[in-house]
Amino acid sequence: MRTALFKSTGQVPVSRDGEPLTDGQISSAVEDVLAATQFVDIHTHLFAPAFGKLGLWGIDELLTYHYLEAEFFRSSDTRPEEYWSLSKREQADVIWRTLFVENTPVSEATRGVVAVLKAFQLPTDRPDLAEARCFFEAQSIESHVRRVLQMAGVSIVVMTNDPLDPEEAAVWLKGVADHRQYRAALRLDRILCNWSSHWQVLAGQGYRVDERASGKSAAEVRRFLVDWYERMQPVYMAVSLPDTFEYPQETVANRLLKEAVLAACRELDLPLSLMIGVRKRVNPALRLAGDAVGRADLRALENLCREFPANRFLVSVLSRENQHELCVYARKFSNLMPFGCWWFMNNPSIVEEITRERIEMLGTSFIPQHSDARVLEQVIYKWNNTRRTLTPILSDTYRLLSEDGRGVTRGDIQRDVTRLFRSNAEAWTNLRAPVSGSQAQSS
Ligand code: RAT
Ligand code: ZN
Repeated sequence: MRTALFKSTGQVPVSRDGEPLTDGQISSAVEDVLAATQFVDIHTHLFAPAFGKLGLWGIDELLTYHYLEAEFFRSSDTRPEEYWSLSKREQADVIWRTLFVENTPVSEATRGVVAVLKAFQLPTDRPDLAEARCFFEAQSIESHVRRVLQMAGVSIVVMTNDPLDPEEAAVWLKGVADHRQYRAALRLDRILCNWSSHWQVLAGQGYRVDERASGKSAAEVRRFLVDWYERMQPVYMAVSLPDTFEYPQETVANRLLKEAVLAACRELDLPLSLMIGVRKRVNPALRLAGDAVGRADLRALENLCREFPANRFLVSVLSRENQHELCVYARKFSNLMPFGCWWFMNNPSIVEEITRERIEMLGTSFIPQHSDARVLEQVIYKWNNTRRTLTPILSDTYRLLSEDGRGVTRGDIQRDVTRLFRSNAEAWTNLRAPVSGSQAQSS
């Protein structure tokens, strides 16, 4: 188990090469370095091509993203049941007409679709989707993936892999070849948040578990996780938790968390990602678009970080009100790594606030962003937005430092950007992203 989490990762350039930059040069140096550095996308819902139709891509998937569905119901009289009865193509058509033709696409999620169309030089203002469909239908997935990730400036994406999703598990059990740009993350929601509906699946696979998770159950869940570790080679385990999450508390979930998950993470030297603050299905009629947010009591996180110093926790919180506490806890516990501006936080105004605060309180010891992309081409606009939002934030930071008396070189900027968007993730998860010649980081 490593103890000094940021020391000698061997990934961060240490030289401060170059002359100190003038105020006028800082912003373009920041922009250049952000553009030239290949990022690691630490949390997505994308799938490698070998997963077949589980991997979403193309214009119809982009338009039926649940962020857009939520916006659609605000601007259309269509009732959710009517919408769900349409084919994917018809859904995409009504969303396009409603949000992009009859209204101006000014929201973050609608602008994202516009940016993707523009990136492929497709028209952004047509009354229908004919041209866009024609373009995407002509792509073949392997080369399209390479092109999209290159356009996004991302070398590695981490998937979300649920061993209790029957469709996904079937692919893993058949055997799936490694893809150089995708890594797995073992998702635990069904086990930790919905044990009563899933314990029988484990029992059916020969694990000696019961509904109350008593007796040997925790040890057997641990065995299940180790078996899936062998199959998936995940870079971390992950769970999304409600705003009501408490620890310690005598619950089945907490027993499994402590005795199965955290024990397996220590044994396998994997971090656990906790995404805290979701309130599932406050409007069930909207399906995936029906989840909301609640402020969590982060003392649960404090208790976990203190009680399990040999575990590493990657943490994202969904409520804006929890962001400041998360920074404070990260200052107290070096086994806590804040990451990303998650879901409802991923809007430029909020990303800016959160990121400035994190830099002020944590320096470069955090992971500023993940894409959470569900549809392949989303990585283009999401990472473009991150670079655009980060440019003034980092530039202001360096100008202040320069004014305060410490000249900043291009080498400093490269070292920081590399640490923020690559090395922290690599050091924390043992993720070693292959970097090709053209992607090599300049220093
Ligand atoms: O942002 C999202 O797409 C959400 O629906 C969730 O999937 C969330 O990111 C999660 O991983 O639970
Ligand atoms: Zn997610």
